[in-house]
Amino acid sequence: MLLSSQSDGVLTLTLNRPERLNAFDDALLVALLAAVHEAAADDSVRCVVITGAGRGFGAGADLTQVLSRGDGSGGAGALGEAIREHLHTYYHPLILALTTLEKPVIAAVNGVAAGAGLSLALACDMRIAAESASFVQAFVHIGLVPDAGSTWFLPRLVGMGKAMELAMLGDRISAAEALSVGLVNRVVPDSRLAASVDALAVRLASGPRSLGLIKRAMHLSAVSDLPTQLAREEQLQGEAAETADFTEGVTAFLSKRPPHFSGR
Ligand code: T3D
Repeated sequence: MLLSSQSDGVLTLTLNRPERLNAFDDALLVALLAAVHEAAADDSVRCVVITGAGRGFGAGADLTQVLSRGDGSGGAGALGEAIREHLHTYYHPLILALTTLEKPVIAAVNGVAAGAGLSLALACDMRIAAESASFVQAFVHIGLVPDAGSTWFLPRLVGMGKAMELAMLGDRISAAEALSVGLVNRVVPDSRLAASVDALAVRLASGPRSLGLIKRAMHLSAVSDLPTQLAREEQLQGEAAETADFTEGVTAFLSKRPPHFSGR
C-alpha cells in the first residue's frame, strides 16, 4: 500500500495501489501520515520524496468507498457528516504534517494527479513532473469542492483566475501546461524522472538546517502582513544563526571550500 526506501538522506514514499491509480483508502492515508511523522523524528531523513507506483501519481479518494460512508441510515446529513469527519480525521492531519515538516518534500509526479491526489502534490514543497503526467481538479465532476488543501495551495501557486478555471471546469491539463501556469516546478522526460528527482533530493538532503526554517517562513508569509513577516524573519534568522550549519557555512566560505552541512 505504501512503499518506503531511504538512501543518502532521502526518504522515498511510493503510493502503491496502482490498479486504482493510487486512489486513497484509509490504510494508505494512515500509512502516509505515519511515515511523515517518522520522517520528522528521524534525523537521518533530510528530504522526502512522494511518488506513485504504476501509471498514476494519485487519483484522490477511492470512489468505490465514499458512498458507503455514514451510518448506513440514509438519513439526511449522514453522508455529508461522514465525509466531513473523514477529511478531518485522515486528510487534514496529513496535509498539516507535510507543510509543518521542517524538511523539503518533493512530489515526483509520475502520472495523473487527480482530486486529493493533486492536493497531496500541491502540499509538497516542489513538484517535478514527468512529461506524460497530467493534473485534474476532478472534484467538480462528482459534485464536490476541492479539498485536502487544494483551495489553499492552488490559487497561491497559479493565481485566483486560473485556480477558478481549473477547479470549476475540472479539465485535465498536461505537464507542459502545468509548468506554464506555475503548478509544477519542472517537467522532465519520463525516463529521466527518477534520476532528476533523485539529484534534486540528494542536493536538498545535503543542505543546511535552514531549509526547514525557510519552509516555515514561506508558509507563514501566506498569512502575514509585512511588519509581521519581518518580525518572523528576524526570529527565524536568530534560530538559523544558532545552528551548526550557519557556523559551517560561514567558515567554509571564508576557507574557500564547499560547506559540509549536517542538518543541525
Ligand atoms: O471522504 C472522502 O474521502 C472525501 C474526499 C474526497 C477527496 C477526493 O479526492 S474527491 C475526487 C476523487 N477522485 C476523482 O474523482 C478522480 C476519479 N478518476 C478519474 O477521473 C480518472 O480515473 C483519472 C482522470 C484520474 C484518470 O483517467 P484514466 O482514463 O487515465 O484512467 P481510468 O481508466 O479512469 O482509471 C484506471 C482505473 O483506476 C479504473 O479502474 P478499472 O476500470 O481499470 O478497474 C478506475 O476506475 C480506477 N480509478 C481511478 N480513479 C479512481 C479509481 N478507482 C477508485 N477511486 C478513484 N478515485
